[in-house]
Amino acid sequence: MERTLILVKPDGVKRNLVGEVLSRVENKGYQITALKMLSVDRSLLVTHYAEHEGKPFFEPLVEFMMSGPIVAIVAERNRVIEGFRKLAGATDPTIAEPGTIRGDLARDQGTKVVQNIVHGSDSPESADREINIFFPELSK
Ligand code: IDP
Ligand code: MG
Repeated sequence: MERTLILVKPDGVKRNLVGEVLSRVENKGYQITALKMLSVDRSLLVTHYAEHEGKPFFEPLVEFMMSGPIVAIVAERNRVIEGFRKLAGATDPTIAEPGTIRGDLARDQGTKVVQNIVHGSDSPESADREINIFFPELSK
């Protein structure tokens, strides 16, 4: 059974889009197997976003992700990693296709970091790593 980590980022929580994201995931047929709302600190984010350290949007990304609570979700089913990335749409919400979460619900506001509602793991290795960061209790 494949698993992915989904985050509803602070913009999504502030805009009351948690239910909308969960609906899209569930309506697609993926199974939500863990879910929590939490506030994250810098060290967790540096670990989670390690691949982006040093990029121009890294510090704004960390600040943005600490700007309010987020919702962390584990979803499961065959090919859920690829499938949720398709549901989320392109990173840049201006480019993201209508019909996707980012294409329908987000826009480029001209900020240093693009606020695009959701995160989704991009590979099985990332998913395992990220689920361990957000749900350490699941690996006990
Ligand atoms: P992803 O979330 O679609 O996987 P990543 O490249 O992993 O995109 O980037 C992580 C997050 O950093 C993005 O979701 C977005 O919030 C932000 N980001 C990525 N690239 C840029 C950029 O070029 N400008 C501003 N923000 C960016
Ligand atoms: Mg990514």
